[in-house]
Amino acid sequence: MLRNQTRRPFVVIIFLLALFGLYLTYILSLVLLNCLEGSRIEKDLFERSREVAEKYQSHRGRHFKKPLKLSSNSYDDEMNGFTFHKVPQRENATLLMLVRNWELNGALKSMRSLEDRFNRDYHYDWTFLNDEPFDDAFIEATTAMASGKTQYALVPPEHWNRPNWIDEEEFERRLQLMEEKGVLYGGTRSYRNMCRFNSGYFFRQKVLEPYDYYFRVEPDVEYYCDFPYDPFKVMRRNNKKYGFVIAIYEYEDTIPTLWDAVEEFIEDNKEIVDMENNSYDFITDSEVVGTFTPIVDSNSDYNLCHFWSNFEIGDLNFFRSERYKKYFEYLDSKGGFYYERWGDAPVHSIGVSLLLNRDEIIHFDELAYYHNPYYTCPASHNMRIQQRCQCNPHEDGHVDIDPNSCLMRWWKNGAGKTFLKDDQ
Ligand SMILES: Nc1nc2c(ncn2[C@@H]2O[C@H](COP(=O)(O)OP(=O)(O)OP(=O)(O)O)[C@@H](O)[C@H]2O)c(=O)[nH]1
Ligand SMILES: *[C@@H]1O[C@H](CO)[C@@H](O)[C@H](O)[C@H]1NC(C)=O
Ligand SMILES: *[C@@H]1O[C@H](CO)[C@@H](O)[C@H](O)[C@H]1NC(C)=O
Ligand SMILES: [Mg+2]
Repeated sequence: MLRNQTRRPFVVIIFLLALFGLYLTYILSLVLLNCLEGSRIEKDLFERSREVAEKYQSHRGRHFKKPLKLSSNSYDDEMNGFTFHKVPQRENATLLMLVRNWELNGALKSMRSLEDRFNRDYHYDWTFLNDEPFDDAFIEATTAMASGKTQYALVPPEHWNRPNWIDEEEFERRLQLMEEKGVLYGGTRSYRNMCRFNSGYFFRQKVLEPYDYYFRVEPDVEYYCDFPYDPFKVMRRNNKKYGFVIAIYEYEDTIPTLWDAVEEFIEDNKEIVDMENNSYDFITDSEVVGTFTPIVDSNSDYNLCHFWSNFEIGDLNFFRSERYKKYFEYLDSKGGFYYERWGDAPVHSIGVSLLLNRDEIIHFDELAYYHNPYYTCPASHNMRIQQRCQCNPHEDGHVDIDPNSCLMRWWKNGAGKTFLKDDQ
């Protein structure tokens, strides 16, 4: 009896020590496994990037004080190393889709993709615009798909319909001519309303008043990689006003007299067009670039290059500014949105190229995007692995370095392109 009682505390201490030992082993093994996993990722996933860096360094007989950094393609200085720091703090921004009720499936597909690749970490609001009221099925399904709040707005008819100063007979005559000529969407009335709305009215919608930035989304597009950052934040921090991913050539048949109108506008508005610091050269350069000559001959000084506006991230305050509105009003007065078929892509592109400083336009090199028939995908293997991309820049339809692309002209004449960051 007595012996048992003196032993009891001893047993308890042994038991506690054993428990503590087990716990320590558990923690140590977790740390060890983590390290092993880290080096496995480094070894397996970034091996190719490392090989390329080493080959480059030795073959060129160059000697760098520090080893080359693996390519990241990134414009974001904070995006270093293997982890992306996602800060849930949001910008004053909304995702924006102009869409028709019958495009619901395509809208959901685009939403699913953008939510998965970006918005599920941020929950930005979705704003839907339509020239007709959205039906209940559309509202229900898109609200369910969104991780943020949703809002639905009807475009006022005076922002959408053909203005009454457009000559009806002339309009019908031109419409038929373009249709016969086989111009893409040449014979479509609503497409013209859409292009004019996107050129001059989307930013005047009341629902967009509470926001600084918008991210345009269209039905049936896809985002092939995780977003490595919040593009809105990149825009605000770096004072960017317009962001794009793809730049291509426009069909000249849709804009025969657009450039004449632009030249007149420049002539009449010298005080708001800063020729020294804008991107005029990007839209007029027609030299050989890289190995490519322009694939389409232009009959004017405009080289037909435009940012593909079905993807765009923009500063609403720029579009709401007097100078942009003046530019739009000037073009609109020519009637070309109806007598021809001016697209919002060349209108936005020429607008931002003339009115913004070239450093205020950003090419989002890290964002992968598809809209029929083209896509863009990060060139860096390392990046594609880190961002879990589902695309291959070496397959058909990849447009960045292709005769159909104007991106090289942006690298040459715009804000430039940085391949390696110089740390020294
Ligand atoms: N509410 C509404 N939205 C429209 C109308 N026409 C086009 N849109 C939207 O405007 C955007 C551009 O139209 P699209 O038909 O995609 O034109 P596109 O991108 O030039 O051509 P494809 O996508 O190749 O057909 C999309 O978001 C459409 O949903 C319209 O009459 N009403
Ligand atoms: C967001 O942007 C709008 C439009 O520029 C502005 O009126 C509003 O004050 C901004 N809100 C915040 C919280 O900054
Ligand atoms: C162009 O930018 C430079 C450098 O920021 C500035 O000094 C110059 O005044 C700008 N040119 C015009 C016409 O504003
Ligand atoms: Mg489209």
